[in-house]
Amino acid sequence: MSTKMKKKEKQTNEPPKQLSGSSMLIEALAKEGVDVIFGYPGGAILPTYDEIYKTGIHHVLARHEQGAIHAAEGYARVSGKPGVCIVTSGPGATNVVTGIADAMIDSLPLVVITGQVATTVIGTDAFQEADMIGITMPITKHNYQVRSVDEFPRIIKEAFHIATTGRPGPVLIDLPKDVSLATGMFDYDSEVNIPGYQPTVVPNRLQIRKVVEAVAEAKQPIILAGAGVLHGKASSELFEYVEETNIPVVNTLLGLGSFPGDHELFLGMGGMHGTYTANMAIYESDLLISIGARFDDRLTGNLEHFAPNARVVHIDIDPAEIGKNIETEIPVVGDAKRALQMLLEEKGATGDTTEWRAKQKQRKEEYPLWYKEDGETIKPQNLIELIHEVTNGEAIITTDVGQHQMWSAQFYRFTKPNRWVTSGGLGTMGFGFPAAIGAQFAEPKSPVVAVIGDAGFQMTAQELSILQELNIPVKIVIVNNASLGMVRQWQQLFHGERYSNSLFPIQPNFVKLAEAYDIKGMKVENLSDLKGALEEMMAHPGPVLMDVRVAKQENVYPMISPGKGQHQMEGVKPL
Ligand SMILES: Cc1ncc(C[n+]2csc(CCOP(=O)(O)OP(=O)(O)O)c2C)c(N)n1
Ligand SMILES: [Mg+2]
Repeated sequence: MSTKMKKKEKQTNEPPKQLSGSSMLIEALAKEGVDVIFGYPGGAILPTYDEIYKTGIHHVLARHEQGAIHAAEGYARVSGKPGVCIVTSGPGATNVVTGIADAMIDSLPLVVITGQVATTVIGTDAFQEADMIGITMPITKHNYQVRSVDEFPRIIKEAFHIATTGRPGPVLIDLPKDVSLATGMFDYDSEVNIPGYQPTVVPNRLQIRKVVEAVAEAKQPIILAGAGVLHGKASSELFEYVEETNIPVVNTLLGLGSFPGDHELFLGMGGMHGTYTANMAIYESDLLISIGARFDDRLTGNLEHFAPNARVVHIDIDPAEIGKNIETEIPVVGDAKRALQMLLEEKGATGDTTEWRAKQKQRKEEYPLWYKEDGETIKPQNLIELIHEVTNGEAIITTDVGQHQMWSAQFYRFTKPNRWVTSGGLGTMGFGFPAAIGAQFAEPKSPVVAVIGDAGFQMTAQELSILQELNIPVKIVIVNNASLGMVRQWQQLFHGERYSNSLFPIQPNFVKLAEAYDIKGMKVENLSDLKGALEEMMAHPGPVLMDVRVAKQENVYPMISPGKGQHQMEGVKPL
């Protein structure tokens, strides 16, 4: 990517001044409107931490760099603003690699600053040196190593620009220690000008008209709405478009909340653990309009059987996504909000979909998501339903990865955008709890519930320190099935019930763990206590860690097994 900066003609801002690299960074963060940074100090980044100390900029100290970066992701997902993470070189930097990869695949805007050894020793295997440019090349939207303090302001400005425009993503700035100590002119008033990076925001009108024509001809259309609708802040336009055209909507896992889950035209989530109605609608559709979704394999199942009779419209801001997995008849490159606005402007006719909609309505009634209650054990699905009930469906829900994640996606019906924070693409265990901390910083007044597996929680449990130190009122619900539930399910179904390394006969005492951090700990074993306990948890003003013992053998259904098509779901509610 070639980079250059143009000077604005008339600048009313302050004149350029001499600053150290580390002061430049803090000044730039303030100018970018950054209100919180998540990080962890160390040798190479010490000059920057000195500035953090002097300026009092809001910094949240994680207890592991992975916690810091997932918190930055949760903050970005809920606020729509870039999450900022600062760590030191070497092990500090490599500890954020998973989070960077996670943000890349889920399109989250992050600016990650890693300390680096001095420019004079780069490449000598210096103490705590790791080649972060090489390591993060394939998992960042862009990365920079700052070689001279004079280019630092331009780099910071470009980093924020690249992270937040087009398809959002993580940008890494590798900051050598000597550069952070050197002084240079700080001019932050120039405009960003990157000739090699000009995302197409406004779609081509002719392509939009082709979509309108296809909609007019379709008898069995559906919209597949993904995270791009959320990133593009296009939920109200989507709602308006659906009200106008009466086209049923399916969400991807990451797109949940982009369309009201209680709307009569909402068919549920598609994919491996989606609803029967949603998957059959994709399978039978004659027109599939994908908006900000990327047709990943967990959504499509076997590509051979994916929407075999559909004309495909793919609206995406990233042209690289179009045609990547699914043959597309009408590509539309652009921002979801602009595309939907233009579709609305065209005021096209719609085909007769009366029969199609009636079919969807009937399927929704006949084949809802389901589970068997036994009146004794706590069914995890019921737990999610009760969390929905006691939070009036209005909490921000974060999850980790596994069965509890799928049950949350299925049973917490999201009606508003940006209340759902989950690691979709990378499937990162350890994500959900720190992401909840970041989400709470983005929305301090909202209830935030982290629904976490008993295993995933143990991957980043050290961040209980943040809750203790800052009294962050995040509520953690451990869906405790004493196992790597999703792994156990696959071993049961596909590996002859050989439960290799997936069961936990011995577990930590989670209540005592909470108490070690001076946090309210609760344990629920009886179904009859559950609702009251959840109400008590939500009423508690501070953080709570609740260990809920759920049925251990429960599986996530319905399911499209690997290699199967969308019409071959198993575990659908029998008629
Ligand atoms: C970092 C990481 N390691 C391994 C996996 C593979 N994996 C996917 S789900 C899962 C089990 C998670 O167990 P738990 O957190 O208890 O959630 P549950 O499925 O029981 O709800 C594992 C090991 C992963 N997704 N991420
Ligand atoms: Mg588990």
